[in-house]
Amino acid sequence: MDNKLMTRCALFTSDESFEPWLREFNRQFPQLNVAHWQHIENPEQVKYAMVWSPSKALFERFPNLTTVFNLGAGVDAILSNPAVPSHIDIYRIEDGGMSAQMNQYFSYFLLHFFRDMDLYQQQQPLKQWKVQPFRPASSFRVGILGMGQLGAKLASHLQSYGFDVAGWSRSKKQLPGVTSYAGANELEPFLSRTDALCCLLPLTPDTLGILNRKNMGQLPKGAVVLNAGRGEHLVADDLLALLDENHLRGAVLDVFKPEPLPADHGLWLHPKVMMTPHSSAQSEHVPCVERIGNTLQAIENNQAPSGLVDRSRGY
Ligand code: NDP
Ligand code: OXD
Repeated sequence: MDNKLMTRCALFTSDESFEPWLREFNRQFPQLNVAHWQHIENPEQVKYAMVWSPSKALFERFPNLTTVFNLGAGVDAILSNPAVPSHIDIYRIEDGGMSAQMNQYFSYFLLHFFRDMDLYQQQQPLKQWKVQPFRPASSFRVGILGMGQLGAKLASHLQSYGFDVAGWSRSKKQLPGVTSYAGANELEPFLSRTDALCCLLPLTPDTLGILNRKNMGQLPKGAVVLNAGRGEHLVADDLLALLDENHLRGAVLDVFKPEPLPADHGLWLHPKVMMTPHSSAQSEHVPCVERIGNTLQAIENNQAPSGLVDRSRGY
């Protein structure tokens, strides 16, 4: 990178994740002078901030910020923060090592249900020796909500198992072997053909609460729901009711409202719910920092790099 680029950049993360991010920025881009947001002596010189869930104080401290680089894929925590000035550009991580992790995560749980592991887990304590009927992989209809960086790669990956894969997005997609549904009008036909619903949507006003009774009720009886988007996509009481009514066979949840989920919440101990602590995919430092550094350089060179968030769409 150009040595003339001596910009100071503010880094805002949780205390636990700060050091690894700082180390990687300094290793790959020492000339960027990335520093802890509270340890910068001339905050008016700072144009760039690398952030995860930034507080109001960050924007108060740096009056001349032009650009914020989100250290993850979802920008809901930035866009919902009223302190973020409207003129600031927001860039997000595109993939950043997360698509491979999401593929592993969803494969694991989809195979769990497809191969009836939930039923065998119920049989074992009863010492029941019973082989569940064979079904071809092509009969297992997976539906992915959100066909962006993560959803589209998951759709391609899942075809290696032979599943019947479809995706739902705002705009139509052309992905070999994947049936594309788009827009509100095609949500119902998408849901009614889906045995395993995987949510990888961004959280926006349009997608808030999309996993509700009406929509999950359109899934065929015995379907499963997997959510790695955001906790606010799911109406938890609706899910619990549909599980208890045996309309749904099971659920896998990685994201919650709030996080961590309170200890007395009904999801924790529900026998048909499997939970992980927002760990389905984590931003990998090396590719994320490489991407952010290159994006910053492109901005400095008056180019238009990808990853710019469209605030009017909310993602
Ligand atoms: P992208 O922005 O690349 O993709 C978003 C997809 O959602 C696009 O296909 C978009 O459609 C679709 N979409 C958005 N709004 C609507 C709508 N109203 N109706 C239909 N489709 C819609 O995001 P990523 O794939 O990078 O990430 C998706 C989300 O995954 C993140 O926002 C985050 O919430 C979550 N995530 C969770 C992680 C975890 O650890 N649990 C880790 C990483 C991400 P179109 O293509 O037409 O624009
Ligand atoms: C993300 C996340 O959005 O980790 O990147 O949730």
